[in-house]
Amino acid sequence: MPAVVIVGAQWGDEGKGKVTDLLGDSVDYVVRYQGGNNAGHTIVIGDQKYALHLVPTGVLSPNVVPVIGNGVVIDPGVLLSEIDGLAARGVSADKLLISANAHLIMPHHKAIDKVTERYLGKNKIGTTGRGIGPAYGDKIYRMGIRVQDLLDPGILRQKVEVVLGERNQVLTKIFNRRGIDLDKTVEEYLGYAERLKPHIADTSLVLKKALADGRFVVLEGGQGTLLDIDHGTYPFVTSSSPTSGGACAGAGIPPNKLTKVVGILKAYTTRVGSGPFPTELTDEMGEWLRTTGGEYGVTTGRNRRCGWFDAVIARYATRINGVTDFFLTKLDVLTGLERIPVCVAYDVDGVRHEEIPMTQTEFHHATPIYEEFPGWTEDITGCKSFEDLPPNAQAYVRKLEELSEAPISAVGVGPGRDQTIVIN
Ligand code: 2SA
Ligand code: GDP
Ligand code: MG
Repeated sequence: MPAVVIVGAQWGDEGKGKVTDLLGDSVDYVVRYQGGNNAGHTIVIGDQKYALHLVPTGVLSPNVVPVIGNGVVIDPGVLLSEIDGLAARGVSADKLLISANAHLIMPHHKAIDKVTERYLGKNKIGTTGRGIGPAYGDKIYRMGIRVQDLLDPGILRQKVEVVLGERNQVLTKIFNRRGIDLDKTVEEYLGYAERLKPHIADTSLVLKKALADGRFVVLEGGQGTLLDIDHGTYPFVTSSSPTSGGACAGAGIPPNKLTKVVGILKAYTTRVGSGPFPTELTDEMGEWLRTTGGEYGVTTGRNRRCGWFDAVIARYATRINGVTDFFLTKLDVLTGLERIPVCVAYDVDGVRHEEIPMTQTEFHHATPIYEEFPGWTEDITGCKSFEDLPPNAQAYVRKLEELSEAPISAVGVGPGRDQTIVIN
């Protein structure tokens, strides 16, 4: 009964969606365990491109049951339009299961996300503005509205009234904005309830039975290790736990059921939003990586910040997640470079650091110590085996593997399902 976690090893957008999709027909359940519609996963199947935000990637494989776990925050309007958009393209989400314990993103979360960012000014996090942080805030504050509350109109109204009683004070008195209307909100969410009802389930129980029956479960992370609320570059993080530890809590599966942790690692590094990024390239090289790699936010369309591969981050991801295998994506993007720098350690105020420094201040002062490796010019997008890759590309992969301290067992050479090399 394999339960495999797919986790982003950097700052997100490593290509997790493609990897989960690749497992496709061998998988029975694909579970999202954290985040919400801040995530953007792009999957390319033939000439069709899909951008998924809330619906688990498994929806694109007809035999997979997609599951939204308890650790996710759901904007029901967005979820329904994503389901409708998929249906219009012939993809059915009829099998989708939604945890009754997942929390809902409410209108006040989106309003507070936006005004808080404006209030923070130059210190802003650079959120996606989807209400993610405030929704998790209400959850921790025990004022959240859950999916199951949609099943009881009386309770729903009571809970929304309580939370708006407080949060509207913040919006109106502190931020000088209009408050959120109780009646309109309850009416809107009861409308969503009608359509969502058939999907609501005790998903932890469903998954327990699935694992007992020997089914293959994939736990699909959003964002990445360095955006984790505990282990990321706090406060420039998302408000949930994308790391493998978060998978158990967010899906309701015990840790001893996990059989593999696959870290998804890009052959270079990107980040969206604010926060430290030691290997960032703000020159034309960074711009080249952005255009060649198509590094634009799937949810917001923002330019992604780009830089060289950072082995300190990769080692950290191995440590925090217990990575058993890495899937290295986007190797093809580096084709044509004469030499490829890789950050092997940091210099922090004259001291060499092999690991991420302990404090935020030190990390902000970290400058990369690079080693350079020879590049290749051959087109690798059609390579089918590791031996097909040019020797310098093979050596680059082997070097990253050594520095990252976990085996690289697959390499992506293009966005398509078939552009993957499995290393035996
Ligand atoms: P939030 O909205 O509260 O989760 O933002 C907090 C930080 O988390 C970052 N974040 C992301 N980083 C990379 N990719 C994400 N998904 C989209 C994509 C991003 C987009 O796939 O391209 O379209 O802009 C994602 N979601 C959240 C965010 O940038 C903040 O730094
Ligand atoms: P996710 O959030 O981790 O699922 O990643 P995103 O979908 O946000 O961004 C990854 C992007 O890289 C998508 O546009 C994918 O289609 C693309 N991609 C994934 N693997 C590869 C690869 O090996 N090569 C290339 N060129 N593109 C890839
Ligand atoms: Mg993404």
